[in-house]
Amino acid sequence: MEDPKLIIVSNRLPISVTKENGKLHFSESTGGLATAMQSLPADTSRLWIGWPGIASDELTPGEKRQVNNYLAKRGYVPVHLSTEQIDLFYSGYSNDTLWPLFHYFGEFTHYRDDYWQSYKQVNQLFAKVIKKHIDARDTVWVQDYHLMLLPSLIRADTPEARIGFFLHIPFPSYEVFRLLPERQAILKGLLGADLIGFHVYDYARHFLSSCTRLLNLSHTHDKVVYDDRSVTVDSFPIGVDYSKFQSAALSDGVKVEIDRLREHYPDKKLILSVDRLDYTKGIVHRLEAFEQFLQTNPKFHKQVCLVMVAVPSRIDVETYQTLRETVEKTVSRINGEFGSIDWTPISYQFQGLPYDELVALYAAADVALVTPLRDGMNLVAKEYIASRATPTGVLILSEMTGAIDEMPESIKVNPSDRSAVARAIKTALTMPKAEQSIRLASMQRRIARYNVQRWGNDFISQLEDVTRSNKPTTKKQLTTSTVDEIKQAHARAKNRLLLLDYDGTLKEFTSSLTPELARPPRALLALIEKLATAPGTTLCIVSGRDHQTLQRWFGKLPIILVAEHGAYVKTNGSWQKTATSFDKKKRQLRPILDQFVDRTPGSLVEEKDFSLVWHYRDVPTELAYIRTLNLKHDLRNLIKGTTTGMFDGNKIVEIKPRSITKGHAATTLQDKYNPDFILCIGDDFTDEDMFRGLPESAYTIHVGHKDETVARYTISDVPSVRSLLRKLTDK
Ligand code: ADQ
Repeated sequence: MEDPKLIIVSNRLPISVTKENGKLHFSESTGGLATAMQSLPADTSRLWIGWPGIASDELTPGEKRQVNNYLAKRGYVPVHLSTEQIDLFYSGYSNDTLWPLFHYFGEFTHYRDDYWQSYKQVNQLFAKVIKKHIDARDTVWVQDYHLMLLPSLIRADTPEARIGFFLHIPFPSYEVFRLLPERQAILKGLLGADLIGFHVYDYARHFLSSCTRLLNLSHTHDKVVYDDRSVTVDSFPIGVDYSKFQSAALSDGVKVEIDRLREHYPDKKLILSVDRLDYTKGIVHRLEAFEQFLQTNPKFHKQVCLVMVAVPSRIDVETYQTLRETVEKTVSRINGEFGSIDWTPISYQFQGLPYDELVALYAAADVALVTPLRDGMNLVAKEYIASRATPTGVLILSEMTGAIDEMPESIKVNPSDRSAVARAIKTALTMPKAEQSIRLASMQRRIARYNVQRWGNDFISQLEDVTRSNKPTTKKQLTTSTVDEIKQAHARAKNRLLLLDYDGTLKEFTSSLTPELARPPRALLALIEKLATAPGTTLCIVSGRDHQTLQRWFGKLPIILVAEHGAYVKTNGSWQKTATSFDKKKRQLRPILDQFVDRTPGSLVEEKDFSLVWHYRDVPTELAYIRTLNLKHDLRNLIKGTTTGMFDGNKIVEIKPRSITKGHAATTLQDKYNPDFILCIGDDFTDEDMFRGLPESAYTIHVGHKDETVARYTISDVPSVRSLLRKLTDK
């Protein structure tokens, strides 16, 4: 058997194939991701899967083979994309839909079905290539917004694989994300992963909130359960190769470049602006802020120069062509307005720079002006800090970047506030050297520690941890052999007791506003009847619902009904009340609950003879959280020291006499029937009371995957419960 390997999947391979005059050229890039990968422990073999940067229809079959061979020797596997796919999947859905929307640029977001179809198709194509290379014990790390459907596609092919996903751009708030027509498919695609990483926790929070609002999944601060699996969500702020930038800044080649720059801009303070030419980077806003700085600070004229370098990017997308024109017009306007024969305020280049030249600019610039309107992280800010070989240099940083969390010593600005950015430029240019040095040193310490190598290692080791700690959730999961054991024990028994919860166990939860939708379907009633009429069987539905409802739904069946957690019991055809009146307490508490309902759309109060229930299944999670806290606070004083208790359930708060529990009901039935086989299934905290009260030999089963259940076994969901019960009726 092969050793487990690590498979990296990204839209682009860290290698570019081009064709000039009919000849193929290969150039490797050492971007952040490639550096991070090189620094991972060398004990696992690697494979990198992605697009090699050239359209497959531009290659002859012979050239394709040549590309494949060249890549294979270096551990790369190509996913070949056609010109049409590059157009619709890459320039289209990825960069004309997801990119603008996730950066809050609704006006640039285009929704087109052909984009989406191509995105699905290309994600499937990636999955197909991965399937050829993956082994069940491998770890797969999928990168970025181009491949958000991939985690689930890989999971479907290889359920045991360890799958991580990292998003390099922001995950927008629910209010924005929900505009995407394919929002649910995208979430479900991502949820195939075991670990989903974002740059900062805010993006993780937005993702979790979308899972709740759009898929109705509940979550803790870092976990969401989907399809029976626990998916961990966390933040991993990507870093830079700190020591590479530091040593480059001190190298001879870069020193020569720095001298050249100093000669070119003698006695000038240099303000540096470096980005891909992208509307998210706020380049026009930045230019206008610089203009305002020049207007309000004439004494700095001829003293400063803004060196602006913009790397060409996505030149096939129209919005980018328009942006280039706007930037160039704005630069000319400002230079025309303020410049003179001996001074050009803005030096502008539309090109990518070789590494040494870029580092020289970082090292020579007195100020870095990094003001994106929105940026997942922003590496330029970190690279500037990493390239400072002298203890000076000031960073002005937009608060809309992920990087701001790690760089609080920068001058923080709102990039849309031109006056504030103009003021920040002045503050930066006049900052005393001692203060510059303190701020810089502090940022350098942080950026040096959490570098890109740490980022990669951290993600992979956390992926290992979560997949390891995920296992216990399935420790109690019913296996085929346990199901067989239950079936045999059931068949052998002479006197069986079946205790079954209803909502969330025999029937899925439905909207709390229409409880009648939870009515049992005919097939379920038939199944219950078949089980109950097997000789030597006592079947009991133990529910929190009121007795009238249970009577309406199950009244005709030859079974025992326990309503309101045991306040009512129906045996031998007649209902009995087991508790004393709760009316007085209800009269006192009901108005409080009603007030909460008035202020909390989507919630409702259910009144039963022996309890009041506040349901909040349809209330947005954050609001539900606040209201539940407040409600419990208001009620606590009124029930303190009384026999009334308050209990948290599945999206409910229930107030009822403490003495009435399903556990009490279950033990009473057990004493009465003295069975030789007990099967008890439930999903809720109230069912834990039953599990606790039953003997060890009972088959207690919790529905869902809760680590802390006292039940002996867990089962995934309602359909699985029904399938188990059906098996018991098989001969
Ligand atoms: P980008 O949007 O590309 O990355 P950024 O993080 O700033 O943004 O990275 C740009 C990279 O390009 C830097 O490494 C920089 O050195 C390089 N670069 C910029 N201008 C250059 C020039 N003129 N010449 C040469 N190189 C130049 C996306 C997300 C970011 C996230 C990164 C990494 O949009 O938010 O930080 O991925 O996750």
